[in-house]
Amino acid sequence: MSSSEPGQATPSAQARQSRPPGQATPSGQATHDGGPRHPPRAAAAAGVVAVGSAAVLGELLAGFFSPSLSPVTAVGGAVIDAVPPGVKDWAVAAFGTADKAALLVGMCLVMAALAALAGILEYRKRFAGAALTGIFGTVGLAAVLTRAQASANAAVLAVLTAVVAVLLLRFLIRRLQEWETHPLEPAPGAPPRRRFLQALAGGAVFTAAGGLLAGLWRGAAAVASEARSRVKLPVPASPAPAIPGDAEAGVEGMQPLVTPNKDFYRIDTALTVPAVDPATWVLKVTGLVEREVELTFADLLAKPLTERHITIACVSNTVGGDLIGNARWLGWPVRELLALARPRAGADMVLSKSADGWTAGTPLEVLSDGRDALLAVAMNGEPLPLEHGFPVRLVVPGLYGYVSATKWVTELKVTRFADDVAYWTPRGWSERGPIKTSSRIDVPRPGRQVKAGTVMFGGVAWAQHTGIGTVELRLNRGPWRQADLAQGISVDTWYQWRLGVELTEGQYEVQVRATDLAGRAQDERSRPVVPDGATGLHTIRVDVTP
Ligand SMILES: Nc1nc2c(c(=O)[nH]1)N[C@H]1C(S)=C(S)[C@@H](COP(=O)(O)O)O[C@H]1N2
Ligand SMILES: [Mo]
Repeated sequence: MSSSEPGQATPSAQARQSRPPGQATPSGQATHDGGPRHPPRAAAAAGVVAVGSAAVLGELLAGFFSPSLSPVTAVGGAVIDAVPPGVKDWAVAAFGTADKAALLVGMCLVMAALAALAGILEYRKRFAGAALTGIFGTVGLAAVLTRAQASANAAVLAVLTAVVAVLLLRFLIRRLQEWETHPLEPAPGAPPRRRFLQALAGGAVFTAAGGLLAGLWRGAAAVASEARSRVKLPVPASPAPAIPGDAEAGVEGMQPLVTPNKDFYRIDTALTVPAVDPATWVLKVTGLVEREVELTFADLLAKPLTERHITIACVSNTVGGDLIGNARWLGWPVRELLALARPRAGADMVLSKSADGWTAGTPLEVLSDGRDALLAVAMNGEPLPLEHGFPVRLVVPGLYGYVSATKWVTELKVTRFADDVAYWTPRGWSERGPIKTSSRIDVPRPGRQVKAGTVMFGGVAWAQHTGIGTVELRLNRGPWRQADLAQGISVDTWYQWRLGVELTEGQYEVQVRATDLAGRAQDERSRPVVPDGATGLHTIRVDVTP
């Protein structure tokens, strides 16, 4: 063994007895060789590394899933809200535009000091430091819960971060105490000293490297979020038609007719949410065009914009699934941009590319046929959330997202299906992806108790760009009964339906079927989502109790 590992020397009984296990010398200096030289310092370091690793893990997970989940952002936001205006003014005066960075650095220093204290407490008395960490975890959770974007996932992440911090703290302090108690013991495997130092160094490296990554990512996301909060949405030249008064079926427990942004399903291949700065964003129209066009975000906002409710769906939505949502989108019709570029004869596809390299192939025909295919900048009255494609995405009525709904879009290449392939095509999915007419039963919810009497069924049906004509329900494969169909917002959105049925005690199999306004019934054959969308009847089981 190298000389840097004195713990490998012959065990000395005297050395082991010179100090009771787990107790630091008053000066913090070990008086014998083998044991830690500076137990409180080592314990403080263990505390910092434990809390640091957990916090970095929380930030990285937030980076992967959604910036709105970041526990550090939540705590920082709560601090900003809590400090008196005078202090805020002082901070802005002292740090200028770096006030947020200063706050983060300050928070990190306070956290590091508390973490060091937790390490020392835990070392002195088992669970004392863990308790302190737990208390600060609870304060953090409270901060998360008071935020406007508070969500169950954000709370879960905050709790997870705190639990990981406590576990790591216990783990590192135990390692430290093993070294302390049995400094010279030739343990099976690595000596205790090395085990402690390895764990400490591993955690420190993770904290530093992960912290750097999270910091870089955060910086980019902060620029994008900041820019997003400053976007002034123009008044639409063509506003969304008012939602008809009777568009809602009014059945308790149904999904809202317009899906709130925070509940909107999210699907993409992006490992971290792309942070695109609208100040540098440009959209290029390239390929088989008479004239290449470039558009800045300011150019786009200056166009006469159209606002429409449009339901979008994922090809991976299973029958009865929830990968579908309806929002009010504001954007510039893609056909107008294409008209500026003038596609050449022979072109039949637009390959849209995103800032992260993802691509979708949309039939040129669909983008030019007059439907409200939009270069969208807003969703339900807000600039696009980062997760949903800020600053600009495509929304195309009637097509599954994988062939049309490019988020963080940066280029439209006019081309031919024969010459270009989009991201999902070589991965087993169909080149074309019109949304299949389908319907869903939302109420009664699965597992809900249903009492005999009039049972109210409710749900949605969609046939984008054609519209729903009828929705029918059948029980135990009996005759189809027509449901009450609410007025649709437009043919490009889902429709709600309801039907009250008199039911006695027993078990029922309930199925729903939709027919579009052209008289085409939905495909009843059960087929998987691959290669171009699932078909089949949504079927639920209902137990009616007396
Ligand atoms: N850049 C990019 N855009 C994308 C995707 C993607 O992976 N990357 N996925 C598409 C798919 S498969 C769907 S269903 C929709 C989902 O949009 P949403 O996350 O806003 O609901 O985005 C589309 N746009
Ligand atoms: Mo999708």
